[in-house]
Amino acid sequence: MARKKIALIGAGMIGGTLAHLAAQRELGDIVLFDIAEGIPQGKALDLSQCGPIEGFDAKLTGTNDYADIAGADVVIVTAGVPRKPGMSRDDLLGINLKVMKAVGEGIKNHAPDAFVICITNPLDAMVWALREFSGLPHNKVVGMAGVLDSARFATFLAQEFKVSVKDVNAFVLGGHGDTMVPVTRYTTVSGIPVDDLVKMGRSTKERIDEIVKRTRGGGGEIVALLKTGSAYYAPATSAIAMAEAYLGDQKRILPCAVYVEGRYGLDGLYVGVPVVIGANGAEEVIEIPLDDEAKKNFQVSVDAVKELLVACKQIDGSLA
Ligand code: A3D
Repeated sequence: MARKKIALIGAGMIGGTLAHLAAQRELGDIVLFDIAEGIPQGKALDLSQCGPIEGFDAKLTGTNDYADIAGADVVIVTAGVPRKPGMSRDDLLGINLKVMKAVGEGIKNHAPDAFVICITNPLDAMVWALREFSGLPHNKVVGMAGVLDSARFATFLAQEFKVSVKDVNAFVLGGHGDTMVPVTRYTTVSGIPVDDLVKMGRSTKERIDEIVKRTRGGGGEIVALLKTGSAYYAPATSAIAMAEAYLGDQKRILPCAVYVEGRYGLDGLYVGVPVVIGANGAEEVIEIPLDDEAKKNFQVSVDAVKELLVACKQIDGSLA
């Protein structure tokens, strides 16, 4: 069987980490693309020299030419700019929308059969725009956010309950922003809902509310510490889990930014919901019953995403 091909558009902090993880896991041969000359080539060369030590044979190449992504099975997009302290994800919209146009066209022309995972912020708007510009089917273009947000929620909960992260199954819905909706009802520790753990006296509602707040601001907390950019290890790890679910037809249910039409009362919008990821990409959106509070919070999140789409359409008339 021919080796798979993984194209990474953007060879910055997340792009380089993705390349390393993909090589270590032998997901396939890896092409790093960037507009910055030398960066993708330098990172590919550096990373390929990990091969003899780590024992991987994945071939890594760097390029500034979209033709080199031809035939990619998976494309992961991180091209654009990240946040600096004091910036919201939405402040990136104008710059990154232009980047999505160029990237969407590159994918359309050279890798139209790929499964595309977008990471560029503001995520829910950028994945929508990337899909529009690329013209790929909706099921083949998804955004990475929920896996990361859930991992952040799970990390803090494991610390709170003093248990292994392996036993925490955290659930986050909605857009990737401060309006995201961590749902405690569906968040469990070894099958026990967090709400029940609170009733059992293992934590308090106030502590859980603080953790929810910290999860919502989880990206900003790291931006404030790093000062020069945003998180990259956990975002890259999250996208690799999604790529593996697709390549291995794993049918994992992962929270991703997907196109939702006719579920959750939505009529065609990219937002974070649980979805089955398998060989057909985003195969099925799972609609779960939400209580009134979660419903209200989800609506706030959806409205925030809709506002960004209006802004995108104002900036680029071809999206209207
Ligand atoms: P960074 O290290 O700056 O890398 C971005 C790369 O994109 C740079 O190497 C640029 O040269 C390159 N680039 C810029 N324009 C283009 C273009 N037109 N075509 C190809 N490459 C281009 O950033 P990063 O890797 O830290 O972050 C990348 C993106 O991910 C940013 O938009 C972040 O905000 C976003 N991000 C999202 C999450 C989510 O959970 C969704 C988390 C963390 C970061």
